[in-house]
Amino acid sequence: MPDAVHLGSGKVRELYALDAGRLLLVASDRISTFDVVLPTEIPDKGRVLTGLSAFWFARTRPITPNHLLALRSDARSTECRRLTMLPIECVVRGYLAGSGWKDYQKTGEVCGHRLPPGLRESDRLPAPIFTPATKATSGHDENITREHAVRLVGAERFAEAERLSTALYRFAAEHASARGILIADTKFEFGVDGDGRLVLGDEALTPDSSRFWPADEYTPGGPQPSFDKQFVRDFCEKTGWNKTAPGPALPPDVVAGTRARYVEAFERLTGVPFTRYLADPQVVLG
Ligand code: Q0N
Repeated sequence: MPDAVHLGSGKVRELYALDAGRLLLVASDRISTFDVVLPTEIPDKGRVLTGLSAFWFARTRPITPNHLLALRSDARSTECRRLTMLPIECVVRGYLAGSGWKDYQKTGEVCGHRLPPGLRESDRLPAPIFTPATKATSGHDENITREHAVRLVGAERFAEAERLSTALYRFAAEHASARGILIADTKFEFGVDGDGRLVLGDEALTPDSSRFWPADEYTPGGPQPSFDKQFVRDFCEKTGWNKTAPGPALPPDVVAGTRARYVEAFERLTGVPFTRYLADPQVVLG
């Protein structure tokens, strides 16, 4: 790719500039758990995430414009519009998990949303809530108050980001639950285009940007198994790893089981056989 300038690396993705207005997002097969990238890759994971994200971008255009310009034939690279990204992560929660559950236990609130008393871990919320976060310098996301988010992006952008994020979440959560997957929460990133319009960027509604739970095992009152990463987490717990880098290498059965879960999520949500996507990535845009 002589014409692409490498701009940066995420934990599992690479970002290149194609020209002044276009970026190339490349999803690798790297996997992270407990915030550490493991030394073993999951074959096709990047293709699953790219295809899923493109599927959602195509189907949510009536809700919001997005940065997707083209899906490349390698099935893991997307050409995107270059935006000026908002300095907040737009998190929507439909269920009480992770930092949302922690904050609720301490204060009865999550990011200024007062919730009913007596909720248990993983309970479904009465309605989805918008709980913005910032990328802290540590690399960890940090929940922020609505007031803090308004200071960062302005009241008008905040209101628009909240409205679009919750509409996207509602659309996707309903689609997914009908196909046996609960989207407990998800993170969106928005940017502003040259005309000042808010545009959905990054990846969207993938297992890396969301908590996917198998609906048939949903049992509130404790933590839920991850749809995609549970084999990896179980293996990592079993090794006694202290959750600091470097992580353990994964054995072949854990790799195969995890790959199968990613492919299963893709096929359930898109209705497209994964082999068909590999042969012609454009099928998810239909
Ligand atoms: C951008 N990030 C954070 C790739 C993703 N459309 C865009 N325009 C301008 N900037 C960005 C996008 C997008 N998407 C988003 N950084 C730049 C997420 N990165 C992390 C590294 O991998």
